[in-house]
Amino acid sequence: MVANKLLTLVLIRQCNRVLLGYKKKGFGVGRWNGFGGKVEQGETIQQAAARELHEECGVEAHSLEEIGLLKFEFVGDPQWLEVHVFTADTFKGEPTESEEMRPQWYNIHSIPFNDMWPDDKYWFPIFLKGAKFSGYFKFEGHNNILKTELKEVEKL
Ligand code: 6OG
Repeated sequence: MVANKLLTLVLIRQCNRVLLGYKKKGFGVGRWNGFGGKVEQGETIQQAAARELHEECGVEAHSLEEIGLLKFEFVGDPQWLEVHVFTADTFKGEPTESEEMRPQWYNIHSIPFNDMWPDDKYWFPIFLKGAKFSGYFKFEGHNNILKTELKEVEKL
């Protein structure tokens, strides 16, 4: 058995807008996404989320709330991704471009789903209405979803 790879994803949400970043390199390059990355040894998942947010767009969230757990299987890869999704509505600092991400605010009614990971169109509506979710997506390559399981949950 191969352990899941632990990752974080942070979405800053303020009323009608969400802060997304354009991924300039690495996994998911060319797509808009929240901010996040790998959990390093010795840090909690929440610490990793805060660190990646700061590294990738220069802001510090005042408090991160975990709102989603997403598991991704890629056909042919025994290692699943386990992405812990967090949100925050207040932060310190000004969103700033980094080597990895170019931040931009999007109105919640014009989220660029066509230029995002294809799973996002399924779970974003749950996030945007303020609920929590748990899901599993089986991918073939990076564009094709073969299987989807998604539910709204009270608690993660
Ligand atoms: P680095 O490898 O750059 O972290 N991530 C995904 N996000 C969405 N919305 N959908 C997916 O579907 C994703 N797979 C990974 C987790 C990768 C970043 O990309 C997120 C991390 O924030 C497959 O360190």
